[in-house]
Amino acid sequence: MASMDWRKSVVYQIYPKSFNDTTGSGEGDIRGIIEKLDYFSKLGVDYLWLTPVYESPMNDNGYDISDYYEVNPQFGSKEDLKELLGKAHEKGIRIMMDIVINHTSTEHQWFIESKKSKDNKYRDYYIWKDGTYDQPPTNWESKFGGNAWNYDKQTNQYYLRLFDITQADLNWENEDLRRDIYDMINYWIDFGVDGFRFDVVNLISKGEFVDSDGPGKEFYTDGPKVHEYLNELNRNTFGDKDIMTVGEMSSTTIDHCLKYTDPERNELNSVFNFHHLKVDYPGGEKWALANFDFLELKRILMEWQVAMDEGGGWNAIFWCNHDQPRVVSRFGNDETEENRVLSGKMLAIALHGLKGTPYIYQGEEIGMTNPAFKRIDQYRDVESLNAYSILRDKGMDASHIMDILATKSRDNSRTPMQWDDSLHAGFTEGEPWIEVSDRYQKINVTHALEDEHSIFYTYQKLIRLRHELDVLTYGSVEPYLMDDENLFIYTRIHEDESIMVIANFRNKEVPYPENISVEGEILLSNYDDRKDVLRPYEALMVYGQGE
Ligand code: TEU
Repeated sequence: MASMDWRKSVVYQIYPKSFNDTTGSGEGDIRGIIEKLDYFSKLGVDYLWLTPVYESPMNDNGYDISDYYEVNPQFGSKEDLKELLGKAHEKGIRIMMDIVINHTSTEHQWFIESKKSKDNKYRDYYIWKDGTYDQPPTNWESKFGGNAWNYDKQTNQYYLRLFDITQADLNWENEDLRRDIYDMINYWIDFGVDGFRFDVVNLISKGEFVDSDGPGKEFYTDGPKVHEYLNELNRNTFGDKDIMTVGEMSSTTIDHCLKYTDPERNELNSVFNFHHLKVDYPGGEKWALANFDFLELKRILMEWQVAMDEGGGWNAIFWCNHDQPRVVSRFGNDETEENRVLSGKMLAIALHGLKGTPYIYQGEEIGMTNPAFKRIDQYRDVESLNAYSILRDKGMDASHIMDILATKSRDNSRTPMQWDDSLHAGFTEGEPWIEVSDRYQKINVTHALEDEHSIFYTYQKLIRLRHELDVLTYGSVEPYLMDDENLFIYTRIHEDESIMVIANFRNKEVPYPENISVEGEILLSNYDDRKDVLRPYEALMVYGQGE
């Protein structure tokens, strides 16, 4: 495939289990992705990122890998994956795999061995510590609730698991483990993949194992040897190859992200951070309800934009993924069709003018909404189910918990992709593993493609603009009116080109700010004409050339 500057690319994230089922199993598969390749060509994306499709007991939908070298039969076979690579490449689309190297499933052969005895060859592939029966080694908390250590009676020790009980953290101190990881990554490079998304990769280096005043994050987030390990990973695997990499960085800092993505340091190309997606966590608490803090959203986004731009780092830019609620329900307005479409386009324009690699999560491009589940048996996600029982144990009212889940659960983004208005939205001919949103008859790909004013075509245009205009890729970033309660405004400047983005985040008319002049060619907007005020959710991308 012709090479291009990876910085100009746009990535589409696929959650295979919910994308397209070709077998009637009720779960999506790789052939279902192959079937939709023309759809991606039409949208214009450069890379497809597949969340994990390896062998896994699927307690965390594939983020619990039991064999890195095999494809989970539920998704198909390695031949299917080869075919996907071949056919995608013919269309100029590249494939990015998701690699989980902070932990494996406890069903992974390494863990099965490790658990057997203290002197097993694989013992040190994981993190085992002493404790007493009712006193774990430290008070750290799992991200999915409860203490982060699990007692194993066979050897009378605890293993660390920062996520589910069945996701044991790997011990990166161990050189043999690191070598095995690099071999595995090289296997997938030889297989022909074009990129990697590294799951929670800033957690791989653990520091001291002592009690914390909080959940323990400070002892393993951006830990002491993380840069050393990533540099070693880079040198031993993708460093000298045409492979795009992005690290998922949990609770990270700008300083670390500048290092992770500094081309001179040979670690990774780009990073995801999540600070801008915590602006509806009152007091930092995810499982609570609050309107999102718009000023804080702008402040965080722009702080990262400017610092990464000035420091030579590279952000992944995104509103949605498989762990986040749907953005149109979250920062937009999904109450009426009109507002859903207006705010869906506004959010797209506001994000895709920023500097970094834009990511689109399946269904975002047609404005899919949170499904508004009403009952706990509609949920599937381990984190959500754990949260439900923990909050119940704390005495919270069940109906209040259901309201929180309907806003915050990861399942909000995991409902099946809505292809058409037939039964189960055209996702499966069987029974879907998780219910389809009941708005699928209006919100689906077929309708979106038929309607030239749909959100889909705003995304298509934004992707085309990113390919065509260097200023969108390389331009510096300057924010405006950071204290304005309604508008999100910034410019991008590169050589003699400029872009200005103005987005009204509110469901009301807002005057144009006096000291900002909107001169130039309107590249894109979500209204057909201009008025002397910004209408509800109005957004514009304006292009200027020369002085
Ligand atoms: O997520 C890492 C992570 O910390 C989250 O986004 C997490 O889901 C959230 O904080 C919980 O509130 C990655 C994957 O994207 C996620 O799906 C996995 O469950 C997790 O790692 C473990 O592999």
